[in-house]
Amino acid sequence: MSSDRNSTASLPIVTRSNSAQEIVSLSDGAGAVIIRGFMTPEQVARINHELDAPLAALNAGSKHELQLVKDFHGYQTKRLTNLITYSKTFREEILDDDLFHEIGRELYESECGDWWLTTAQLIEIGPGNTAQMLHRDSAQYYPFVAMDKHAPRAITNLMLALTDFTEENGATRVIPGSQDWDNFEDVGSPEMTIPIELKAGDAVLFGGKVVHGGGANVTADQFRRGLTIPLQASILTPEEAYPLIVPLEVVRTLSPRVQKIIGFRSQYPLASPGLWQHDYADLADYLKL
Ligand SMILES: O=C(O)CCC(=O)C(=O)O
Ligand SMILES: [Fe+2]
Repeated sequence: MSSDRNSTASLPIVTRSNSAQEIVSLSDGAGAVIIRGFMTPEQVARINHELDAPLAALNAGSKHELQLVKDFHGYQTKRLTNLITYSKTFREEILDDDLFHEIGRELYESECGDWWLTTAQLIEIGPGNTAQMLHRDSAQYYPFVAMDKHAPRAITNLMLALTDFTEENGATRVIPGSQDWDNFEDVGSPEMTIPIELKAGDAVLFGGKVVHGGGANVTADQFRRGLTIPLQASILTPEEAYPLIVPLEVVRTLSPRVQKIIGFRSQYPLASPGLWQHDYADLADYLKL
């Protein structure tokens, strides 16, 4: 269905053997970069297995009161949050992955210092779901949209495919180059998008300035399952309030760097003596981590 011009073929593709620096620079230049085989087939199988039951218990559609957000979330789409609590493989392997942390450092260290997780959620687009409205992820931090392409980095999405992503089953669509447009009130139109087709286990990294949206699922019976784990600058408030959600006994089993990106340790944005603290000391001391 997808022609060459209108397909993933125009996006750069790397593997885990590329450096974080190359990966980030390709993503910045093209708008998105595909990382083949980010997860092993075995990790994909384990994560799917760990998330099957909580996903089955969830209804499709959004619980949000705002119509705009209901439309954004999708009516035949399930969004399962709090993956850290639900999936041991996710919290111990994906969130503690060296390449993931190197990408985080490359994106944020020199420009803003620390980064943390926005959310970690599974997005399963079901048959019949229409295309998600086009948007930039930085739009939830409005001043960054108002600064257009000149804004510092706010948020960068890493999406991981838990099933194959095809144009027909709702692969994420992007407008390459939209990260460099002059006016960020402009989110383009569907004809300008290309689908990001992935194999299960692949990932795509795209910045918060790039226009994108989940694709329409026009299949009769395929469920497109992906994980979204955006990384954001620590000066910005994440979507999920992990310290109020993830049990402390689970957190104690995690590595210090994972504890930090989910807010159980203090954050040190560039030039700051520390944020998210207790009595001017690191939260880890208070929590005895
Ligand atoms: O599900 C997708 O492919 C994209 C979702 C997305 O862009 C979002 O929720 O911000
Ligand atoms: Fe998005």
